[in-house]
Amino acid sequence: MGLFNKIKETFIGKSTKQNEKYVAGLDKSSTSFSEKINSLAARYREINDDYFDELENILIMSDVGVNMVMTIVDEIKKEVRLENIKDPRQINDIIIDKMFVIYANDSIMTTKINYAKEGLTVILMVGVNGAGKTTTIAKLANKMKKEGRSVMLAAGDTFRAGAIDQLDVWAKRLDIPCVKGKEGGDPSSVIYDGVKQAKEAGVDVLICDTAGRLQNKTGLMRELEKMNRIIKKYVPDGPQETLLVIDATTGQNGVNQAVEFSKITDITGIVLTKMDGTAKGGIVLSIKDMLNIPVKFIGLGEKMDDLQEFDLENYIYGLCHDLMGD
Ligand SMILES: Nc1nc2c(ncn2[C@@H]2O[C@H](COP(=O)(O)OP(=O)(O)OP(=O)(O)O)[C@@H](O)[C@H]2O)c(=O)[nH]1
Ligand SMILES: [Mg+2]
Repeated sequence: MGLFNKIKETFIGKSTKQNEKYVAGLDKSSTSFSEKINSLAARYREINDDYFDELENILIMSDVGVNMVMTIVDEIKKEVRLENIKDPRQINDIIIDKMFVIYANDSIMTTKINYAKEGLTVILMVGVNGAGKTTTIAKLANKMKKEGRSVMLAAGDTFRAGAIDQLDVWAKRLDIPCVKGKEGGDPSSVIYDGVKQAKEAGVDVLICDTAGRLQNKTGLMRELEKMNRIIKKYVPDGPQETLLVIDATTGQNGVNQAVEFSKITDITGIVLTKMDGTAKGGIVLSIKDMLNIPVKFIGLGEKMDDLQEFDLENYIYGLCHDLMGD
């Protein structure tokens, strides 16, 4: 049984809260993708080279990423030849299967946070300005708190005016401690205070905000190196996670920024925000292709519980349910 049928069986008529979040959050992407695929099928009586050219364009327009599109379309062509399929209305399932089998292929991607076996877990949040780092920290802290973990925040973005207050407001709302320094001060010394206080207080998780100045790459690299050194001194296995936050609405540009970030520091996972704001949901596949780093969370809206653990099957269903004939 192909992935397409498995997902159909799992989801159709069986809605869950997570499932509903994905369907609602991916509405723009799903409508755009399904309409294009359906209109393509309606315009071609037979599958031919032009059909495949158009299919390639649709996938590229959905931010799947050029290399990945070539691989996917080659695989679809093979299968179509093998099964001798002529009618474009009969290949929706093959399109979906190939897109995601290639995604899931050759690596098991864990979406779980790598918590320390004992003691403090330190999480660094990195990413360019406006990607959604600070709001994601709040959403993550809220989620961890609900799971019964104690959380502390460290306001390591001392660069942008108002950044410290923004994090502090979230901390107060969530009723968790937030370690702060002065605006314009040394971010690493805030991280130092954060780690020290988190250890003393015996909290489970410290989440550190950072400034996202990629324009000044050497500066950012040094700053992140310094933060890593300080964390390791007190938490030898830390930081357990360095999560790179990417704004999905920035498309291939966002993917390129991610590639740059992965060159300057070790990224353990991606948080893809604002998926609800893009019609190009294929960006998840592009990230996999360009970076091979797991997408651990996706932002499906602005509310606290709109940050969801990334789940491939829910994602496929959210993106492609209109093509599944329900
Ligand atoms: N619709 C939607 N909006 C989001 C999502 N995640 C974040 N945002 C919004 O994106 C905007 C920027 O978020 P911030 O968290 O301030 O981004 P940042 O990366 O901390 O930005 P800087 O501190 O300037 O570097 C805010 O208005 C958030 O509400 C999401 O998943 N969906
Ligand atoms: Mg911020």
